[in-house]
Amino acid sequence: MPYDDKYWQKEEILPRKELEEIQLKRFRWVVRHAYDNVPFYRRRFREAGVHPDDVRRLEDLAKLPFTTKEDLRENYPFGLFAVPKEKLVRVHTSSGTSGKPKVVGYTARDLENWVNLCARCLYMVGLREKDVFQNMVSYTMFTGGLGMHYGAERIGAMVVPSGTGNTKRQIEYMLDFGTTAIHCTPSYALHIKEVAEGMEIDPKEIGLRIGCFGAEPWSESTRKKLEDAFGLKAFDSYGLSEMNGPGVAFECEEQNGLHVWIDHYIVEIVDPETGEPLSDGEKGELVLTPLTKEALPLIRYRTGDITFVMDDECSCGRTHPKIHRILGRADDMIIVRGINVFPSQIEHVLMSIPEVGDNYQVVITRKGALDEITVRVEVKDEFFTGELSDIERLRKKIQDRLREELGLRTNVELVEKGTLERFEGKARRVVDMRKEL
Ligand code: DLL
Repeated sequence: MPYDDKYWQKEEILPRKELEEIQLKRFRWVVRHAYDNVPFYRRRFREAGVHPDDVRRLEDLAKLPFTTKEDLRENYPFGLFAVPKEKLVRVHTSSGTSGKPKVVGYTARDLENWVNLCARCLYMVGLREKDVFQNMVSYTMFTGGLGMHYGAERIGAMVVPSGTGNTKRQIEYMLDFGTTAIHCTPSYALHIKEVAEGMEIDPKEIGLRIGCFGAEPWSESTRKKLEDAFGLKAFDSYGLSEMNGPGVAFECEEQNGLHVWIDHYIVEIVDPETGEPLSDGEKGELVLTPLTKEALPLIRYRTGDITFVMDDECSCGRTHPKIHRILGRADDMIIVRGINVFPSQIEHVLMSIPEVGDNYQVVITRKGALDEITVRVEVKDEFFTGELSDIERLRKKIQDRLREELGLRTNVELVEKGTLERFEGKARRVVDMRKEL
């Protein structure tokens, strides 16, 4: 049952002071829980010279050691779990780029918390009982499928668990079932738009109101593109398997920053190089400490995601702080000739140029000692005249805009629509040939 017609749970609007009291109580619990039940944490705490009794205030967080993705991988599969296996009711995984996946687990109470966090997010963007929610992400080990599925069901919406793939059928379902809200990666949403257009269906005719897009970085110009094409409101959804999955942070009606649910997660931003805590407004790596997870309590978990904490007050009335949309992952940042570039910056430029289609690829190579960055861009059919001078003019325009934004010369290669790979889940748009040398 919702708290009222605007908020799913009353915790969303508690005064900050009360939220901090809840945080402190839960923080002390989780530190003790990790220490008592996970030998890894006992060892780590001893090495750092700290003990759960030293944790009295929220500021004491900074005394505690970080947990990293490598720690999870090294303890594959269940080495960091704090409950016996029989208490687990589900596992999911998150596959990184290489090596063993990270395994995450849930007790029944963990699932209950997670369902409510997902419901909070969906309710916040206006999902209600009357809606039809088409969930177009993978339902297997990926947390996006089941996570949002149960959140939407809890609200009472009708869920269409269509998963990924078979895009034409997805569009038919939308039309036949009267889908009003969709959930998928932003890159898949762009693909759906393209397929609908190919079927001579104007995406606006589908009648979508709400788009929840996440699981990968995207940009303001992609938001605009999706909103204009589908006639919906597009919201950014952030989460990671290690923190349950989706439902960690989500945009509200303001569409300006994502509220992080601080009664369940403590937020820190640190310098990715030194690990030193940074202040609000300073860009750095997001570090999260889940406060209610029984199965897998992770202390000061380094997400690898780059963002910053935004201004406090929000017109939606929620008292939870906001983070800026994720700028990129620390390990996705491309360093070319000493300049740092996030793929989402490139996307932002490309998606704001009307002649550019929905797909692009960034290829990085090394010639001698010099890095080269080549951006391959699909051009919309109507602009692909075949006239060499037109093509050259457009190529130059894209190159100039990229140079303005990135401060870097790039090679721009224009290709016909349909040339580049499409993605149903997370897109892989950067090909770094330097790593393959
Ligand atoms: O991607 C959980 C999720 C599912 C989030 C559905 C949103 C929607 P993982 O597979 O573990 O979990 O990947 C987590 O994806 O650390 C970020 O690098 C990236 N990521 C997730 N959401 C966003 C977003 C799910 N909104 C990793 N913007 C995270 C940018 C995102 N990056």
